[in-house]
This record gives sequence, structure tokens and C-alpha cells, in this order.
Amino acid sequence: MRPSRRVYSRVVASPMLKAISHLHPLLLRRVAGIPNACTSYSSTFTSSFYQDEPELPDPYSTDPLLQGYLIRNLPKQTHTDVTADLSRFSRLVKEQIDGLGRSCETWGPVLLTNGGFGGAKGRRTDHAEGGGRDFLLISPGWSLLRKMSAREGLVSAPYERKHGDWSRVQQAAKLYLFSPSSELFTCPIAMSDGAAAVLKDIKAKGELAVAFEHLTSRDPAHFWTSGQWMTERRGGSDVAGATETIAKKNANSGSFSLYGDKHFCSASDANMTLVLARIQDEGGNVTSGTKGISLFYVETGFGHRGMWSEDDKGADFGVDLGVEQSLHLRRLKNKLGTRQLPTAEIELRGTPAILMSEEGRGISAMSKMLTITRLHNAISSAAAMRRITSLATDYAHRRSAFGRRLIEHPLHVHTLSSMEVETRGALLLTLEVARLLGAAEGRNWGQQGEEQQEMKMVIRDEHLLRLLTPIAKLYTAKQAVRVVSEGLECFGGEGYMEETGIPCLLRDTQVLPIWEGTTNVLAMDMVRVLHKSRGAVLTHFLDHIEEGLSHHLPSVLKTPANQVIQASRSVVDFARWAMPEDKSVGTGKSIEANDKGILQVLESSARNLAYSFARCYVGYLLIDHASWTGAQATDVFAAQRWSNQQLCLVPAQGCNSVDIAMDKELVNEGLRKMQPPH
Ligand code: UCC
Repeated sequence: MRPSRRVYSRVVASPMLKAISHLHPLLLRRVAGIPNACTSYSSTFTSSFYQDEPELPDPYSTDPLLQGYLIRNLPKQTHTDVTADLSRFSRLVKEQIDGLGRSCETWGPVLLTNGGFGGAKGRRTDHAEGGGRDFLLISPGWSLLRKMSAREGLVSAPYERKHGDWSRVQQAAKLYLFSPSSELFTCPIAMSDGAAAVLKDIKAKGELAVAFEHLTSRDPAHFWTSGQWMTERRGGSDVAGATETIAKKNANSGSFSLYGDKHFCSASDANMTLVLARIQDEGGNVTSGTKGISLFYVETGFGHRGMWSEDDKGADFGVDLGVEQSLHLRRLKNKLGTRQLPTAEIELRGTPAILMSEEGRGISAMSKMLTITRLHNAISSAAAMRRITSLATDYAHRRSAFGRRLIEHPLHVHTLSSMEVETRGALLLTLEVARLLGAAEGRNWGQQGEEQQEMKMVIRDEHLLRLLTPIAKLYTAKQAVRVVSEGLECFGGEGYMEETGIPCLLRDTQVLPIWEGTTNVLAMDMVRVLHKSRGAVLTHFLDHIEEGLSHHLPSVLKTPANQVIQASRSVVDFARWAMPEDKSVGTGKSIEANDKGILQVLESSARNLAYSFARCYVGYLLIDHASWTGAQATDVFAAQRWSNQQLCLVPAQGCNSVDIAMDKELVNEGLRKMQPPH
């Protein structure tokens, strides 16, 4: 159904959109979610046919799995409070936030160097010779999303812990509703949350405690966002090999000055940031590798002067980057997607910084932030899948081809059903990580909920959290790209048209397997977990699944449960076989005494191993949910469909070193052929 003119006036009259009422009418229609005349969903001059566009669903009321999960798991009063908030917020997403978000891509950020006279791409004049200020122009929509995020507690909720150990689940559910309409404001939210967690963990004092207050404030005028400046020109994966930024200690003060280049500062309009750098000793030397890296706090000063309005009524339209030399936003990145985000290269020219970690323990201290941002990444992945699947399903009821509506075509329905099952699996895996994280934070911060866990369970949950975080991130991100691409195809050529907003969804999804660690880097992080726990994590993984599926299950779930248990055993068998350290335990032999080649086998199989862990664990979660008394036939069917796929992707004995050598031959063959013959 096309929105009526009345709906249009109501949307435009909303308080948030009033702030941007000066926009061009065509843009306003788009912001309000109303197609312009002659969009790809409207008529041509020669046909009287009008294709109905898909309607954006109210994301909470149309998500039975999320509703079922919350009813099943949350304590009664918590459930009442959380669902009331989610229902209200969901309407806000549909009626206002979605349109606001879409304006952000249309009005991407623009960097004006030297007050614009440096040119958007020009070299900044040296201010010592009289250059002007630099400005980052942002869209009013971006600024309003920032204020709304503060008010809604999208960062602060897990620290307020109003819902005890379920606070992370509540935050994850809210972000899941918000993410596809947020136009990537979820990115600064993720980093701000990660920074707040690091500050909380180190029991921040002084300036750092003030920063924590800002990050977790619900007052838009007080709220800060944080960056995470890690990646440098040499890369963002091998942080130990790539970090060249140095930190010089300032005599007497104990503070530091940073010098270097940060290459992908994801949301450069942040008020503060966490930065990795190497401390230089008095002789000018630094320690190489991981042990040389420390973690620093930097206040950017951006957004403190000039154009940010101090109240929360209006929309801001720019960030004053100042005239100081110590932090220079060199250029904005020209990206495939996430164009709403002001991602930048930033030069540190003696930037004042406070040391946050022990010297040389920067990566370890930063890892809490990585856990949080990887969870946020998984939330965005599940949410992108939910959005495209909902839109494609709605469209299937409106679109006819070959004499029937698409929803009457079994093949199309089967495609939609596959997307639905993937989406449900991704959501349950993500909520599981959120649940484990919320409980771990309760323990670490001395604020555990009512249920005290036995030590054995605590250790099991710590292991599961550490294992499932990289796995959930890598698996859901890959699923999201596949499902969103599939969903785009469900709209045929229209899905490829920019006006529909669907290409933007695909572009923005493509960052999810890259940001916060690529698939292979995260698979190697999983291998790190296996080694570090000396295989104990495998025991916890298997025990948890076996115990979870051993209680009385309805007969329809017995086969899926067997499939998941058998596959989980095969996965764990492979991992144990492929870990020389594990094999050497108790034998008195060193790793060297075992076949070092097996380590290579583990590495080359790491991605399939991670996928196998994910598929087995999601199978367990779907079956567990389907065994609940409130479950529907569709929950059972989703569990059955999931378990019928190949769950274990690693062979019993693994590949061997011959396969690895042949992999190399295969990929290099063409290169050799391209050499001129001798
Ligand atoms: O560059 C990027 C931007 C790309 C595109 C931008 C588009 C913008 C828009 C996006 C909007 C959405 S993203 C790249 C981001 N990079 C990463 O996420 C880092 C990827 N690399 C890793 O995750 C690596 O595994 C490292 C850096 C964490 C590993 O480094 P090392 O040097 O090998 O570290 P170690 O020695 O393995 O670990 C050091 C310590 C150990 O603890 P100790 O010393 O106590 O034994 C590890 O156990 O840190 C611990 N540790 C962890 N602990 C390492 N990783 C973790 C972890 N994940 N959790 C807990």
C-alpha cells in the first residue's frame, strides 16, 4: 500500500523531521519513506500497472522468534518491562527512525579543510601560517540519530544493569530492531560500548571516569561517542606487525604524546577514542611485536566547540575539527558502503594521550572492546537478515508473476524459508553470546543477578563466551551477505535499483565480514582459544550440547537432536586430533615431538572448523527453543531444516599436508603460466 498524503504530512510533522524540514521536497519524501513520482515502484506512462512496494514491518511485533525467546527466558517482571520498551521503540523505528536513517546516505559526510578553502580534498594549510578551521559536515539525520541513541540508552543499558544479567540481551534486542534503520549509527554505538567496557574493567579514575560517564549518559547534550583507532597503513589484522604509532612520555606530567597515522577510523566524529601505540624509551627505542603495544585514551576535542548545539532540540550539521595541529583528519574514505559513516584517515601529531593499560599489554586490554564490537557486529548481521527477509516476504504477497503471486510459487517460498531459517539461527546465536556476556559482566562487576552459578558452570560459560564470540561474528556476517544478496534477488531488477533502498542494505552488509576482524582472522582467533584452553573449551562445548539435548524432547525433535550431537562429536574429535598440544598433554612429549604439520592442518581447516562449531551450536539452540512448551510447529520445522544440512564440515582425519601443498600449487599455477617462457 502506498502511504497516503495524510501519512506523509504526519511523518513530516514529527518532531525529529521538523528539524530537517528545509530539505528538498524530493529528499523529504524519501526520508519519510514515500516514493517519489516515477520511482521504480510506480507506473510508466504507457501502463496503468502500479507495483506495490513492500511495507516496512513493525520489527518487534512481526518477529515471533524474538518474542518467544524473551517470554521463555526473561524473568516475568523483566519481560514485562523489556517488551513494553521494545514495542514502543519498534514503532519509533518504523515511523520515524527508518526515514531519518535513509537521509544519512543521501547526505553523506563531507570534510571541509581550511574552512572549505582548502577544498574538500585539498591539502590543509599549515595553521601556523594562518590556515582556517576544518569542518566535518554531517547530515541532520546523523546528528538526530546520535541524540536518539543517547536517550534510548543504546550504549548505557548494560552499565545501568536495570535488567540484571539480562541487560545485554535487552540491549541486543533493541539494537537488532534499530540496526537496519540506523544507517550505521550502530558503528559508533558499538565502539562507544566497547570503550565503556574497557573503562569499566580498568576501574577508570579521574578523566577516564569522566569519559565513562559521558559514554554511558542518556542525556544527548552530555553523551559522547568513542572511536577505536587500531588499523594503520600496514593493515588492521596483524596489529602487532602493523602498529607504527609511537607514544612519547612527556617529562614531569606522566602523560604521553602520540605520533602516527591511523588508517581506518570508522566514525571519525567521535569525542574520544582508544588508540594503540608503542611507547618510546628515552633512547628513542620501541619494543616490536605484541609486547610493545600499549593502549591509550585520547580526547579528540571534536564536537566540543562551535557547531554542536548544547541542547538536544535541534539537529547539528557539522563537527568543528578545530585548528589544532595535534590531530589532523586527513581525508574521508570513499567506501563501497557505509557511506553515512565519516570514516577517515587521521594523523596524530603529538596528540595528548593517557596510558590506559599496563605497558605492553595494549592488545590484551583492547580485547574486551573486541568482544563487545564483535557482538554488535553479529547483531547487525542478524538484523540485516531479518530486514531483507521480512521485506522480501511482504513483497512476495504483493508481486505476481506467471499468473500467481510469488507467495504461491513453491520454489520462491522455499527460498524465503531458507532465508528465514538462517535468520532465526543467527538471532539465537547472537542472543546466546549476549546472554553469556551479560552474566559474565555481572560476575566481573560484582553485580550478578539472582541466580548464583556453581564454579563449574562459571568456567564453562566463560569458555563458551570466549569461543562463541569470534564464531558468532564470523558466521553471522557471512550468512548476512548471502541472505541479503538472496533477498535482493527476490525483488528482481527492482532490488537492484537505488531508489528502493535495497542496494544500500547489501552494500552496508558487506562490511560485516571485514570490520572487527575478517573471517580468517576470527577463525584464527578461535584456534587461539582452543590452544589457550588446552582443549578444555572443547569439553565444555560438547558437554553443554549433550546435556542440553539429553532432557526429554518431543519425538519430532529426536532426529535433529541426534544429528546435532553426532556432528558435534565429529567436530570435537577433529579439533582434538588437530591440536598437537592437546595430544601431548600427559604424554610428557613436547609439541615438537608431534607432527608440526598438523598445526598447518588445523590452520588450513580453521574456517570450516569455525563454521562447524557455529552450525552445531545453532542447531542446539534451535532445537532447545523448539522444545519449549510455547513453541510453534514452525519452530520445530526450523530446527529440523537447520539440522538436515551438513553440520560438520571438517573430515574425520582432517586434510593433510599433501592437500595444503596442492592448495598452494593450485592457486599459484596461473601465476607461473603468466611468466614469460624461459
Ligand atoms: O581495519 C578495519 C577497518 C576496515 C574497514 C572499515 C570500514 C569502516 C566502516 C565500518 C563500520 C561498521 S577493521 C580491523 C579490525 N581489526 C581487528 O579486529 C583486529 C584483528 N586482529 C585480531 O583480532 C588479532 O587476533 C589480534 C590483533 C587480537 C592478535 O594479535 P596478536 O599480536 O597475535 O596477539 P596475541 O599475542 O595472540 O594476544 C595478546 C593477548 C593474549 O593474552 P595473554 O597475553 O594474556 O596471553 C590473548 O589471549 O590478547 C589476548 N587476546 C584476546 N583476549 C587476543 N585476542 C583476544 C580476544 N578476542 N579476546 C580475549
